[in-house]
Amino acid sequence: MFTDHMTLICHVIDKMADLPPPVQNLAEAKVDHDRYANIKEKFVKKYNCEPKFYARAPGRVNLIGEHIDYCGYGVLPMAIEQDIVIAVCPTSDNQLYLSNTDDKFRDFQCSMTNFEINKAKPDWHNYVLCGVKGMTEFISLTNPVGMQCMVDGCVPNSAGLSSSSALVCCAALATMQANNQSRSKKEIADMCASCERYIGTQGGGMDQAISFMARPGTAKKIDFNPLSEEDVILPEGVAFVISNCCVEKNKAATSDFNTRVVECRLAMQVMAKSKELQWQECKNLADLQNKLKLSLQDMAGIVEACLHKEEYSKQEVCEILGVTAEKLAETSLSANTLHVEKFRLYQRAGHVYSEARRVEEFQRICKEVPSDAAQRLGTLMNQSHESCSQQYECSCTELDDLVNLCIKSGAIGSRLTGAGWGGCAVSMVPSSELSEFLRKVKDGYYVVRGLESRVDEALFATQPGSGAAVYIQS
Ligand code: ADP
Ligand code: NG1
Repeated sequence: MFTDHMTLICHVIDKMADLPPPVQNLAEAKVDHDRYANIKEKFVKKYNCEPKFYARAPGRVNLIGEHIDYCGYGVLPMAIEQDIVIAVCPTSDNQLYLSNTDDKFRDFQCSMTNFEINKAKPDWHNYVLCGVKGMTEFISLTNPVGMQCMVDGCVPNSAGLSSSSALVCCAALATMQANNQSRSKKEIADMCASCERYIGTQGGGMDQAISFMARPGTAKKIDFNPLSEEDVILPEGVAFVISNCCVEKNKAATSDFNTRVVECRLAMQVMAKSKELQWQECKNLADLQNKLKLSLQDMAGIVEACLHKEEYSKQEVCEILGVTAEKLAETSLSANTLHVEKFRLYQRAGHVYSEARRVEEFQRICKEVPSDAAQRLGTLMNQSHESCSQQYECSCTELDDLVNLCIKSGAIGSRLTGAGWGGCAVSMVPSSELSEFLRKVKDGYYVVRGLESRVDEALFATQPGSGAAVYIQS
């Protein structure tokens, strides 16, 4: 009886990603009503009418599995409470009107169907345009309604907590709702992962997947190709703390992120070629593993055997693959990495295969809950940071210092989260030592560096939050 009941619950939960995001009356929603009243007030002041609904999409913290989603490997994030909200009133004039509660984001207006997304200068409205364009194409709208929008966000920007994806997802959801359409969370998440690439970065699908498929109280293991999700219940007695090193890194404005994507692609192509596979037909490092029918551990051996530790020049890669530089640009590079001349293939592929193993191990420990579960998860987080910092080179001095301080201050495990090169660390801390930990990190990082005024938004414990939703103004 009990088992039947559990099976039924699991089945219902399983199917939740196949449902559309929830649509609820704002008055009945468990939200900060003062915040929504404030957004509404600003909306009315700006547009002289009331919003009809609000779309919201959360940011996320990735517990483990960094820079592997775009290589086809599963990741383990949870949604955070911080989110983007867009108050919307549909209009009949086919225009998109954007305003933001934060004055630093300037007003913008364009046609709903005829606009350019500026990759060279990714101002905030370009992320909204990614979501609008993605959804308009996805639901084949030839004549989408116009929208007056007031955007309000509290996800720290360019800090590895996915503010950009929350904005893209929220804009896509707003476009769907304004046009009275409905699609499943899974479909929208998949589509948003693709349309965020209009901004130029070639990311994976982690951020958009968790933004739509999150459930309060549980982290998720997200897998790709096809997109799927599974609850991961975190051990009791630990808290997860986010700390921002306060170095900002905008992914779209530099080529570092895409350079890593390209290095992983080149590593895959060089290994595929040396294993006599059709390298142009391999999609990513996970696809290569599938084609070779080997374990992740075996793939570490393939990296050792096929790649050298020294940097590869572009010319060397061209010689190995038997292509011209022009052809390589077509098969392997992105528009903003055409200038890159040196690639570290051994280090990047080594990170990806070891990180993918750590994600599997993390999930297994959460399922089996051995007596030393927290210690083992902490060790995996520390190893992940070491690999991100040393092999993948996506940390920075401030972030490394912060991670080390978190460990010294009582964290069982600590690592950078998100894209890196700045931004946040996530630490696992015994719940009983949480306040002492927060005090030590505040004093040891923020006070010492003159960042005390930022502590409230930069250092906080977090719980797995809920996914994207629409609230109707009653
Ligand atoms: P992240 O790691 O947070 O996703 P990115 O550098 O990829 O960082 O994207 C950050 C960009 O997203 C910001 O520079 C801004 O253009 C946009 N953005 C994030 N939050 C907001 C917001 N509340 N309002 C407007 N734009 C936002
Ligand atoms: P953030 O932290 O939001 O910049 C980026 C990618 C993810 C993933 C992580 C690294 C986008 C939209 N997001 O996240 O897909 O690759 O880096 O694990 O590109």
